[in-house]
Amino acid sequence: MLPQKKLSIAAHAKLILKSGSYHLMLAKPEKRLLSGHKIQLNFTLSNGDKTSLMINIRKKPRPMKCGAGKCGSM
Ligand SMILES: [Cu+2]
Repeated sequence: MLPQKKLSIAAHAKLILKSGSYHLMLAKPEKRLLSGHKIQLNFTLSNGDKTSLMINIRKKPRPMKCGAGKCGSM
């Protein structure tokens, strides 16, 4: 797993975040993440636009399949 400072997505293209590929990891969340709660993730695009995404917190994380199999789970 290699942390990325930014992700480039061509115009009209898609980048699917998923286990074993590019994905988001919340290493040090400000609040405890509890099952059933929703959190908002905020993104800033290279043109300065901002967008957000609501995420449902699930009870049990799925195992991660990152790199050489040494990706931690949340
Ligand atoms: Cu990861």
